[in-house]
Amino acid sequence: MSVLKPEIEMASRSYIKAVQSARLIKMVENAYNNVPFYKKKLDEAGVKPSDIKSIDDIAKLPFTVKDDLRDNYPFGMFAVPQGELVRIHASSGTTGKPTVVGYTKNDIEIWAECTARAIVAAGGTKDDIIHVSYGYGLFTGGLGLHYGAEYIGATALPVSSGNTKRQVQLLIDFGSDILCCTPSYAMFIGETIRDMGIDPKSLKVRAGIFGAEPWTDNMRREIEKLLDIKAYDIYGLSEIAGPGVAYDCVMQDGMHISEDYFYPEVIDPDTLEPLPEGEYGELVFTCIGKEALPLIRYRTRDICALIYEPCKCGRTTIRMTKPKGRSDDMLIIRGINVFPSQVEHVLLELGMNPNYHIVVDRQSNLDVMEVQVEMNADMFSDTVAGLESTKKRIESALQSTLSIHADVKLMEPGSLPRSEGKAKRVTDLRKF
Ligand code: DLL
Repeated sequence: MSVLKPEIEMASRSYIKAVQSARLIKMVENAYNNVPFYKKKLDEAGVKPSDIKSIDDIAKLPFTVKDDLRDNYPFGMFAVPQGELVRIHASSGTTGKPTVVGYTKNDIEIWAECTARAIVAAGGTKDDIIHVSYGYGLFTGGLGLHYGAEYIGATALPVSSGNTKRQVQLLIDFGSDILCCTPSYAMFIGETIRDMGIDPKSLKVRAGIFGAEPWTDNMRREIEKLLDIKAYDIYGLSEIAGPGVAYDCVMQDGMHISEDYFYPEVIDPDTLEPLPEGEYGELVFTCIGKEALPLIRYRTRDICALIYEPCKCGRTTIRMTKPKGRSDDMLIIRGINVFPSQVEHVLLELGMNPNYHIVVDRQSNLDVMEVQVEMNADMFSDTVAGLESTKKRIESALQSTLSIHADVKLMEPGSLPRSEGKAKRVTDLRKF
């Protein structure tokens, strides 16, 4: 088992704290002196950079939210002149303007190191071909993993997403060792391999690094079976850098946070108070290593918990649980909080196909929820009575997990749209 940077990834807590403290002090000075938004915000909060003497002072600092980036669109949050930037990315954003992020040469170096840590943690070496099927472009997935692969001297294959049969052909012809894409696209590639009549065991690929959207451990097992590989999770968000903020190791037991660059906290989203270890809440990051975009206590909206216990793999960095969803993509249906990942969990527990779509609507002032699920190929020939009983079984399992009724609609195999990037799992037709 190899570790890219043992002096950090396996460091003592006191060493990590010293690194974090020194970086936080420098970063707050940079933000205060070079970003008018932060000068104003800290002045309003009555905090001076000199009040920050160690990482323990972090709670004195105010939070930053996505709207702050939107309000300062496009370059208002940058702490360096444009001449110092070597790259700009942007996240798609569901509403309004995209969120723009910039990197200095050093920021790119740090980010590449983080995705390299993830590749090494998934068993990657310089001798591997890393097949990158995340989108290239303003999205951080493609170039993020690409630079990580090059960082360790591996061979990056910048396939980007789309043209799935060609992806499969390249996996076969080039003998790619590690596949990087969203978990939903990994499923689609796996299905395509099967539909093309190819035995996944005949492919050389042995591991996948999948992230950019929530997925469950059940889905992990499905992908591992379908592609005959080990599936590793990778987490990140554009605002903080991109992929590589946290990543799975071989234990697959929580993602290791690159906490020497991204300081994590979990807070109660209502009171904004930090929560103790193990409690679920909203994940907050402070970018203590970056020059161009020094975000202070950025609220990610992702709901997860932190694990401080050192991992069996030997790494000592804090781990985060798989995000359950986002506090802002959480659906509220008849007053009940519903995460799409809960629906996925139920379907996979029942041995159903993980291709699903949730439609929420309002009829006679009442919220209604429909879960469209693709039938497995063997069910397609079932009798009407057989299908009706499957539908009832899913509805009752959803009811007991979600505490709300959902109408289940069984769909023809292959009929739901496949995604080449992040899957769109929800259509909300309600007018608020
Ligand atoms: O999705 C960066 C990324 C690219 C991560 C490739 C991993 C792999 P954004 O487009 O800014 O950046 O979206 C960030 O996606 O706040 C989470 O809600 C979600 N997300 C990312 N990774 C995971 C994951 C990229 N492993 C938002 N599990 C984040 C669950 C994830 N959700």
